[in-house]
Amino acid sequence: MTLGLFKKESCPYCQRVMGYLAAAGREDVVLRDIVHEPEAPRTLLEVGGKKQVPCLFIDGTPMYESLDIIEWLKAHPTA
Ligand SMILES: N[C@@H](CCC(=O)N[C@@H](CS)C(=O)NCC(=O)O)C(=O)O
Repeated sequence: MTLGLFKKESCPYCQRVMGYLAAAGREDVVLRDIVHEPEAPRTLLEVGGKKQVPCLFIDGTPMYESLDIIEWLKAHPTA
């Protein structure tokens, strides 16, 4: 399974998800920074239809909302 988290440092909702990733010790989520990676916001808009972050791409399918993302990650622990 491929997991990619679109985020930006200044977003408190992104920090919430990243705090969970750190606390859970998850290293299977690739971070995509929409400020520092020029193609990241384009991909987010093209695939997800909006630029809202955080957004977790789960095998290419976008999931928005920080609390939903955390719940999904909890339900799908690292193998
Ligand atoms: N309820 C959302 C709020 C996310 C949110 O408001 N993100 C802001 C950045 S802090 C954003 O991406 N705003 C731009 C947009 O929605 O296009 C969550 O918990 O993830």
